[in-house]
Amino acid sequence: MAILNILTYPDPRLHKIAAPVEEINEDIRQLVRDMAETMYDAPGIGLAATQVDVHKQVIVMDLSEDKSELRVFINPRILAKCGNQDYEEGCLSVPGVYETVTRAAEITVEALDEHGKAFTLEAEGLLAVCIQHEMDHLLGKVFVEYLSGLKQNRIKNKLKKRQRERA
Ligand code: GNR
Ligand code: NI
Repeated sequence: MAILNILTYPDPRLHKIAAPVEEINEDIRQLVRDMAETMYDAPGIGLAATQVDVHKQVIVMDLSEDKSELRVFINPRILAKCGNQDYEEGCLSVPGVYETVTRAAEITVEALDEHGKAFTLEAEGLLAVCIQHEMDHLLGKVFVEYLSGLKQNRIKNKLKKRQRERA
């Protein structure tokens, strides 16, 4: 297993669009294991392959307290959405920034697991937020893009400054 490097906003690679996984094989299962280890190490509740510079439609997620509920979504598609909810989001690619985003309250998502088995999941609350946040990453979208241009510029400058200080 390996801990992968997480890209930090405003890295242009976070805006790449992920391709569907054609074949779910041992390489994909290795990627899933490495992404899960990276997510737990961070720690975070979700991670999209885009964030580790792999532009394939793979997401891992675990909302449990004790790493006991790993969920894997390969080639996810939203079949239905309804309602709205506001949630204060964070992102491992935008460290230290927490802002409220409005998303669908309930979603139905269809995806494949790491064995290639299709499943459908109805989600609400934080699970629904997290799935939408991760699916945005696969489309090259970071949650700060829902904020005003002014806020986006402030966040960009803050993160660039921090990266300069660390270099
Ligand atoms: O760890 C994470 N927490 C979180 C909190 C509120 C809304 C979304 C998230 S996802 C985030 C991990 C991450 O950046 N996934 O892409
Ligand atoms: Ni994120």
